[in-house]
Amino acid sequence: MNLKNFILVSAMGLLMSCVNRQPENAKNRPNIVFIMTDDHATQAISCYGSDLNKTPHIDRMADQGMRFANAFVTNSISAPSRAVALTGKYSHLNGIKDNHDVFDSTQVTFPKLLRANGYETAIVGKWHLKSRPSGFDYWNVLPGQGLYYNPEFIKMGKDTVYEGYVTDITTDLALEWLEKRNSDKPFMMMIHHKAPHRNWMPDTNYLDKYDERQFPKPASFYDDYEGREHMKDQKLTIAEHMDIAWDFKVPCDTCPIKKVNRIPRNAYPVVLNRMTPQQRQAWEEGYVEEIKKFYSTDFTPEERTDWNFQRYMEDYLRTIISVDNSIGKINQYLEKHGLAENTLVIYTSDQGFFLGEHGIFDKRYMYEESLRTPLIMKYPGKIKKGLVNEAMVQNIDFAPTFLDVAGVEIPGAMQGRSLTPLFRVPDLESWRDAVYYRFYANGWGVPKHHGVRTENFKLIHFETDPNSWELYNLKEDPHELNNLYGEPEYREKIRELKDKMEALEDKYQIPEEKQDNKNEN
Ligand code: SGN
Ligand code: CA
Repeated sequence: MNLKNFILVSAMGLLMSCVNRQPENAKNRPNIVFIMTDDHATQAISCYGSDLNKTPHIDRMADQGMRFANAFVTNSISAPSRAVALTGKYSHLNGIKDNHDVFDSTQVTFPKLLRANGYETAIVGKWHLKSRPSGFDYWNVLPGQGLYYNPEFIKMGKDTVYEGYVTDITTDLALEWLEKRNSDKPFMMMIHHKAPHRNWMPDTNYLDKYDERQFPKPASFYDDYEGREHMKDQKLTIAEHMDIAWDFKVPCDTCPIKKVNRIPRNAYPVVLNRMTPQQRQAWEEGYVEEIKKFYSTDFTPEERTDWNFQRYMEDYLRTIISVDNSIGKINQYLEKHGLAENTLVIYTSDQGFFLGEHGIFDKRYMYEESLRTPLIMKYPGKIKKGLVNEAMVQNIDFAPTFLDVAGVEIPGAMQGRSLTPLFRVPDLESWRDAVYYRFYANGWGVPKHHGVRTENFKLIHFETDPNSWELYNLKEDPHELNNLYGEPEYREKIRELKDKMEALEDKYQIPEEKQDNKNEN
């Protein structure tokens, strides 16, 4: 190529990159920051309408980006959700059906593809997939569920203990890596917090937060489970199944142990004993009033349930203050270093959580509070600012979205869809009209189940003995208290939803033997 042509080609290249805003060189390719928490319910995020708390930094992200009002998971439990996010595939294909499964790290994941295409990749915080992280230039993860105070991390294979509070440590590790990364490359960083996972141990700075609050109970708190017999067997109630020491931080040697929760008597002392003397002192001072109240009150059963609920909310929401601060710090770093414009930041959780709806805590069920997960995406100039997106999106969509944003081909085997067509003015007509859910884990009295959710209806098939079905009209009954399955006027609707479910099972290659009892009505 002679000099004249070279100048012409270079100038055109420059022009094209300006016009298309499609960066040609690695340096200009967008960065991706994928922030995920553990068990953060949309009911505890102010931009989702929380009447419990304020999350100013998450709200700010929603103002600057897009909030998805209908983001759902495919299998509402930790390790399965993480495997879905990495692979873009349902649990039966990525091999992680429940928390006991070991992730086959030879699988194709979005971090591996990004890395192979010039990205520098990192993960800090919760991993929970048992095998070692692969596809990352840097990884520093919590073993298993991780600990709140002075946690162990596995730093590139090496056991390391950090002094401090887990949410702050995870944030600092992320910021440190951002500072040290190879700035000639675009980056993808996963910041996956442990909080606000059970047993909800807050930073000692926030132990007096919400002391004066009486949290309102959700509308379905006193659900009597009529028409949903299996709900009477679950072991997740706030009234009966939480532990005085582990959950409520009140030491009590004579209180009965909640065996069903598999929480040993020494679980709480073990985490307390990890604390430094200063942490321990601040912790004990922080709970003096709660402990006093417990021992000085002769609770009626109703009062005790209310006390349990208030204690649960206080600590759960306190851990979220640190999460929200972390999001503020990460975004502030990006802004300060001129990275905010060219970085897609996503905030989500591994699933939703029950904050007293149906009288329970935890997740697992296909009911709204657990099926739904928060999802906020910010990418200035590319994602429309301040918009609330109503499209039904899923965690199988994350991997394809990240690849698409990075300009990397999406493997045909990934089952989700890139969300980029929804980034401007969403055309809901050409988007999916139903989501498929399948839960496999054993325990806590929650049966295996699967189902389909459309904009207005939800059909669930529980693998109880005998099998049972539930149908909810979500517009008329948003709290899912009235099971309409079997009502003659819904026969047509049920048929339609069963057909939809079958079509989705074919589409997602759900093994045939699992498609039992589909036709009984
Ligand atoms: C632990 C928790 C449970 C929780 C599971 C799964 N108990 O066993 O409440 O359902 O993890 O959570 S704990 O008191 O020991 O924390 S998940 O987020 O990992 O799926
Ligand atoms: Ca979780």
